[in-house]
Amino acid sequence: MTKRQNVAYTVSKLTDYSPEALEKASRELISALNAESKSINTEAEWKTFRDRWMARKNGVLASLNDLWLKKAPAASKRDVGQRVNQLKLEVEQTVDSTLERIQGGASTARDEAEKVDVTLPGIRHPLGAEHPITKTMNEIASVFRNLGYSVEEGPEIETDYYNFEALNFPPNHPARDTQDTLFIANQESKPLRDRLLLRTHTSPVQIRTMEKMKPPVRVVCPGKVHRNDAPDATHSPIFHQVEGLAVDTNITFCDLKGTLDHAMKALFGSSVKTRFYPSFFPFTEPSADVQISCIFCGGKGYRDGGRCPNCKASGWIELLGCGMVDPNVYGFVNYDSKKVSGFAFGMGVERIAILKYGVDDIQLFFQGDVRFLEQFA
Ligand code: 2NL
Repeated sequence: MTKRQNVAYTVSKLTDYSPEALEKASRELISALNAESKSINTEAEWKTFRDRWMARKNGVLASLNDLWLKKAPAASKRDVGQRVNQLKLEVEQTVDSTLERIQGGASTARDEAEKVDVTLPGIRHPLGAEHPITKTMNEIASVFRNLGYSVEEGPEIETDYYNFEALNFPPNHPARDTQDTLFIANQESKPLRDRLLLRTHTSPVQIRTMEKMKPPVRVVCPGKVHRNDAPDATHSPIFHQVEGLAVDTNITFCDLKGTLDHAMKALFGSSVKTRFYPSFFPFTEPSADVQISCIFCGGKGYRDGGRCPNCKASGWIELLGCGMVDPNVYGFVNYDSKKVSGFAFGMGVERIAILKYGVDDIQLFFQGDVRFLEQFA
């Protein structure tokens, strides 16, 4: 049976400050430190161990300072100082690693909380997607870009001049009443033409384009427009339009028909037919509404043995307005109406998106419900 060494280590004075003597005394200290460390098994024992070695008053390290360093002759101070510093590090590391060893077995609540379950799924950062209105608007614009049209944008707050007067709506003309305009307040002190309003269509962008570009012009103008309409399943005070304009020499109604027939086939499929129905707009003469053959019943007017509700059994759906630009409009932008001619058209983006995607309420586009929107991602 081996006799247990339980006589605690204490620092003794150095009588000899030679490197050999320092080395020997240091080894004794470290082997005592390691032996004591091994005998520690509980946190309470460890605290006593830590304090015995590291307490500021009467700890082993403090005694090293007092008995070795302070008493060392001037010539040895440097060596002894370095040695004491090394021993301090050694003691601190051993005290730390002793605690780690005794805690290693049973993990604490904090250890549990910090554990990482590598089998859990990662955190998803879903990508956003284009809003169905933006998507439809871009799709319409790209049909025309492929025909050589450029895209122009302009302000949503417009003057009476660009929204009405230059588009051949004379002051006080009843055609203005059809636009349900939202006016900016307190503009009465300005001349009528400078008064501000929320644009009711994107046509002002085409006027601005013609002011800065000479013919030939091929332009599409997508954007947000505003009308004083009460919201319901088919109306919203904010909606979107794409308008287009082509001005050149010898542009005819035939060009208008061919262009829009192509655009409707590109948007709704090559089997779609178009027809042009007489209509009125102040800025075009003649004017037409464009109807496409019903995409729900294939133009038959009946479906599943009954009337097609989408075209009210007519086989046709009205989709956009168009016409040959009224010569009066050219007068406002210094185009020579004897030399040039052109056509223009305008379509509601929501109406096209509703038909393309089978949406039954325009309000869904503006409510921001992700369950609706993610279907278009
Ligand atoms: C519709 C009808 C239309 C235009 C817009 C236009 C623009 C200029 C000159 C002539 Cl600068 N016309 N735009 C022409 C015909 C119809 O829109 O129902 N839009 C939803």
